[in-house]
Amino acid sequence: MTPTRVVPLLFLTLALGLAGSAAAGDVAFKDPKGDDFGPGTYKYPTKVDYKKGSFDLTDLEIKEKGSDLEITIGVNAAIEDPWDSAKWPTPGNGFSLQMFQIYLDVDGKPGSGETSSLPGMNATFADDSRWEKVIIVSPQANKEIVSRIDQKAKALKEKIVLPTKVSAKGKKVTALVRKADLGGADPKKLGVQILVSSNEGFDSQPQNGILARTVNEFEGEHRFGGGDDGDSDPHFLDVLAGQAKGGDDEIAAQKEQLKYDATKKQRAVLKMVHGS
Ligand SMILES: [Ca+2]
Ligand SMILES: [Ca+2]
Ligand SMILES: [Ca+2]
Repeated sequence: MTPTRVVPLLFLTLALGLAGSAAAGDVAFKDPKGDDFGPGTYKYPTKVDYKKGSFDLTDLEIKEKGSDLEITIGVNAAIEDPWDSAKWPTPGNGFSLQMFQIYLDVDGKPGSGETSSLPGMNATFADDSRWEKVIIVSPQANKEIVSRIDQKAKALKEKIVLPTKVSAKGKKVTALVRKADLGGADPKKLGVQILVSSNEGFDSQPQNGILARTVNEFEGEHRFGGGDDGDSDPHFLDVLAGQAKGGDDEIAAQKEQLKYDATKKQRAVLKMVHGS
């Protein structure tokens, strides 16, 4: 064999080896950059901690790891811990700003499942996108999250899944979730949607969600602006839209998806996306 033939064969072997390392059920979604503005109007809080891109979803991966699913969420800024989560009354997970809710349509049956998002998020799910499970990925310890679930969403407790581990590195937050907690569903068969929101440590306002920040009409030091002071505007900055492949057309699709009408009290209607 001549050296010129050895090189392509070596590359082929490596390529096949890499392709073979992905488990059958793994799924990945992409989201365009620059759409961390909810329905198109939202502005970050004014405090410097809320760095540009921190709430701009770029990708979501769900991988099978034995009896767990490893969920990796990417944003368009380094994940930081300006509020020192190690010193919180119940120590947190090494980051401060972001919090995520991942809604799953497990049964794929139109008309089956929950239509409303968790309290404080202000969104409705379309009839063909109703959810059976939601995973909360937060910098807060599970103990703190559970206490808010008991106050604000007790009837949904069985449907809320908390990771066994959450960590942050670079621009990614990673969460481990037990497959059994999701009914052992194959990730490829799930309808998926992710809401990118902001961790609210103090939870002082009654309209707040489960340790999630609201969006107001005007931005403030710790308040997102560009929404409405009522309970119709989505309280999250970014979602998956369209084909969830990261194309620029998905920016327009997100604006359309997150349309709301405060005067008619009509919330945004969310659609699930599916992996391939
Ligand atoms: Ca984005
Ligand atoms: Ca469903
Ligand atoms: Ca988006």
